[in-house]
Amino acid sequence: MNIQDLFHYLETENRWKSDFGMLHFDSYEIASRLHTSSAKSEQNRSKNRYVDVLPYDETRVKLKSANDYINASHVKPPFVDLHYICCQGPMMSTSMDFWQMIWDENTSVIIMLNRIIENNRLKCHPYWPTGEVDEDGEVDNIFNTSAYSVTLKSKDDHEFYAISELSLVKLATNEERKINHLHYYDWPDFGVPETPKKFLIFLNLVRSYYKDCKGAPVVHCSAGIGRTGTLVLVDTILTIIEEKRTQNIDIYSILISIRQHRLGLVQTPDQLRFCFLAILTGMQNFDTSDFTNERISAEIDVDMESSEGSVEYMESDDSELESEEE
Ligand code: PTR
Ligand code: PTR
Repeated sequence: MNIQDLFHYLETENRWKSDFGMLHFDSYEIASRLHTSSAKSEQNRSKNRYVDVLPYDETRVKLKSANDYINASHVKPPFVDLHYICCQGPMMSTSMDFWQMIWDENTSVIIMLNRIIENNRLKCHPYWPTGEVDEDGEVDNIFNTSAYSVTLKSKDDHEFYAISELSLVKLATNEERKINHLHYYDWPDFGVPETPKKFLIFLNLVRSYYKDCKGAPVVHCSAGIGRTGTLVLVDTILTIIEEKRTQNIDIYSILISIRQHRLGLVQTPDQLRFCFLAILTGMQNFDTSDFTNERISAEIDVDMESSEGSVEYMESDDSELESEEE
């Protein structure tokens, strides 16, 4: 079934909730064979914003420091040459680790999908110079940690997102790097963006920024799974469609496969539905005349023999492969 037909089927049969539940079950079963011992260790426990959102040992980002832990995961979708670092919104106590990760990983684009305060609760530490004016009339244009200094160079405010150019200086060596901070601030947690169009405007912007970068873009929201997973899934599927010239794609298998890199990517049935809407809207710009009917579906094989418990992907184009559930 192509994406359009599947969307139509899910919509008319009202299957979003049940399919989402099935996906959760399937991902959970495979993920239960992965490990989170570093995230749960005595010294690292307090570095997690949410006790139930922990990076797997197998895919976690390791800092180049004595304690290498940060709540961040390498997410590398199958079939395409994409690599994201997905992480929780930095906490006050982990902001320096965050900037160290940006440095270590040679990241030059940060994609932020949450607001600092949501529902009157702090969802992320203001870990970068926001350019906001405080009660004393001072502009927040510098953020310092003991190892890095971050300065706001410019900020462009748009209707639902802002782009800030930051200068990141490593104090030990005085080396400087340019970082672009792309902030989508109109997306409530556990919710969806107002329209697929708005989201795609932002996604295209994100792509234009990360396409020539050496380091992986860092994507975060508050927990780094719901909104982050939605952006990663839509970007991945649109890239697969574009490169493989087919829309016969098993989206669920791709989602399950990236959930082995970071748990819980895409958090609600409505976010899953929004992924389909955004993918279908994004596809309207493609010339489909040379599309084939090749089936793209990921099979997951968790290699339990290796001590690292690494996760391997087998790329399959089995045209018969369809979820057998119900
Ligand atoms: N324990 C939290 C909860 O379920 O509320 C974890 C959590 C928080 C999960 C926010 C997802 C969240 O959304 P996002 O990943 O989009 O910030
Ligand atoms: N608060 C989240 C929830 O319960 O949905 C945390 C969580 C998310 C826990 C996902 C487990 C998850 O597993 P999966 O990757 O299978 O969705």
